[in-house]
Amino acid sequence: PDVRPLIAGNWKMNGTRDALSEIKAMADGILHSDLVDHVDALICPPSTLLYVATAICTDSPLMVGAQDCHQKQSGSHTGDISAEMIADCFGTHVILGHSERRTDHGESDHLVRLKVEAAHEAGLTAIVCVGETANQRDAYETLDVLMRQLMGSIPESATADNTVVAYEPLWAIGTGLTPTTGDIGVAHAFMRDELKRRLGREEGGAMRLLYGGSVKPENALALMSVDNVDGALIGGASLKASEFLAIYSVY
Ligand code: G2H
Repeated sequence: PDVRPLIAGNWKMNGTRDALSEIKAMADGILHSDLVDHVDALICPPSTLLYVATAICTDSPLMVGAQDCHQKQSGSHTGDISAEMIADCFGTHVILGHSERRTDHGESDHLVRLKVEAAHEAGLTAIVCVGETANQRDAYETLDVLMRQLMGSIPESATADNTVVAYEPLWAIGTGLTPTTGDIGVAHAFMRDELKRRLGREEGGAMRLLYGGSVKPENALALMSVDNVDGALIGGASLKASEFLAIYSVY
């Protein structure tokens, strides 16, 4: 592919200290992989493990990121963490606008956009998640939803370096279901065109577009072969180093 792929793991609210051995195994596996010069890898553990995870990965190209940040840099926001704090822990990326945040915490496109701007200000790469519900899919609203979410959550300052988009249909998350490769191709081509229109041919053309939702070693090759799919955002299958590395190895 002309865009360097990214394989990203999202541990969600899973993982205590005993899971650090999996991160160590991932770091070693990526370091010794033949693909290391061509494919990027990122793991996003819960923020309680962030600092120790980046320490484990110092000698490996495996990057470490967080799963959310506040839109402000500091202040009276009990329980939140800022983009600056993630950067301070040597995190390089932050997942923003995941549908579980949009659903569990009522995050709007506007709020996600403020968070993306905060991430950029702290020097982080934002992974912005978009995707339709089953009802929206059944009503043929998928592309309208993607357009609205892309326009609402991605600031005009976004570049191919500081922003990644992840297409995660809500009905495919943790369900074992995935869209057909044809449907993913249509969604990704649409996002590519919208991003080029909005950010310019160069930035929009080079921005990485990940697919997320029930990616596993068994379906990864087919999913990653779709045009304009530049990698994966992996939930459940990223908890085990063996599965994460198997997906990374399909390139
Ligand atoms: C989608 C994905 C990771 P899973 O949320 O972001 O999770 O691979 O478990 O469907």
